[in-house]
Amino acid sequence: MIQLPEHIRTAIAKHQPIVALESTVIAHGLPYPHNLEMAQTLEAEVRTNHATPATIGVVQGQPTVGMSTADIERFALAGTQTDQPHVSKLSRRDIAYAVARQHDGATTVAATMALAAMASIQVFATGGIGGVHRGARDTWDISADLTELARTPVLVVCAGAKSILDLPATLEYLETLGVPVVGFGTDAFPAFYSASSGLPVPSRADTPSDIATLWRTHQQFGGGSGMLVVVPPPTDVAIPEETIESAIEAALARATAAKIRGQQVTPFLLATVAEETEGESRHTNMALLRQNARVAAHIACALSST
Ligand code: PSU
Ligand code: MN
Repeated sequence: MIQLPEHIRTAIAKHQPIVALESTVIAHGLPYPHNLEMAQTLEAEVRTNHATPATIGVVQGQPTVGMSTADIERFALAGTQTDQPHVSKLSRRDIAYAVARQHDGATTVAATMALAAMASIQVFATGGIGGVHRGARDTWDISADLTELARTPVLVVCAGAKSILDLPATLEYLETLGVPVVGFGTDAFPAFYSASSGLPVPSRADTPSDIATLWRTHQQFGGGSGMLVVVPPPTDVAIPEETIESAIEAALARATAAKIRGQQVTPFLLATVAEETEGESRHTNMALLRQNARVAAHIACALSST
């Protein structure tokens, strides 16, 4: 059974606007104390924009939609010291194991979508999604976030994906899986830190109510898949692609040298890119997360009022 605090249960029953938030970005995506500050800022941003935030994770074996402040704090502290509890990274396939073993687990985009859908929450805000990794022809490393988008009806608001990934292949794969990619006020697929990856998006919408209309229509014709809404990072914090590329190249080389594999690849690359760019990339990361939470709240409000 999914744990739902009373205020979330009520919001769902009354069809009020709710925005799901993931916990992997807290436990494995950003360092302490920035992660804790970010988790609190995102919830506040959703509330300011008239929606209810629901941070999702598996808390001591309980799949939880609407983590408490204390749970979020524990997840943020995970891994900072040896006496802090371990919080695993959970994709869709890992949920059952964490539940059965009563572990703490931070949910990725894939697992957050799965639990959000089970709770009838339709809108989810994150930073960047996982995708097809560079070198996937040899490693077969393709994030389960993509296959989850293919089978779970949740609208995911993000800033595209980091170019630690093969972005052209990621967009091709989303097309294969039948997942619409909608640019929010843009014709280009954002590359997380940069406003454009140079790749076009197949569709565009400029207002939350237009996104809401597209989503409603997709629910009729999409065969149960999700939808990706991509928002470029705020212009004052965007980093040019040329600047971030050298940090990404360095991170990829370090991952290969250290023989990083499987679930560890993405957290390793995220931490190494942050180390290579010190400061600047984290500032962008936090600003775009906040913007995405705001856009998601506006979309959730538009959906509730139609
Ligand atoms: N990309 C980012 N920031 C993140 C992640 C990806 O720019 O925090 C996290 C998300 O939780 C995403 C997960 O769902 O990493 C993908 O991991 P993998 O590539 O192992 O599927
Ligand atoms: Mn992977």
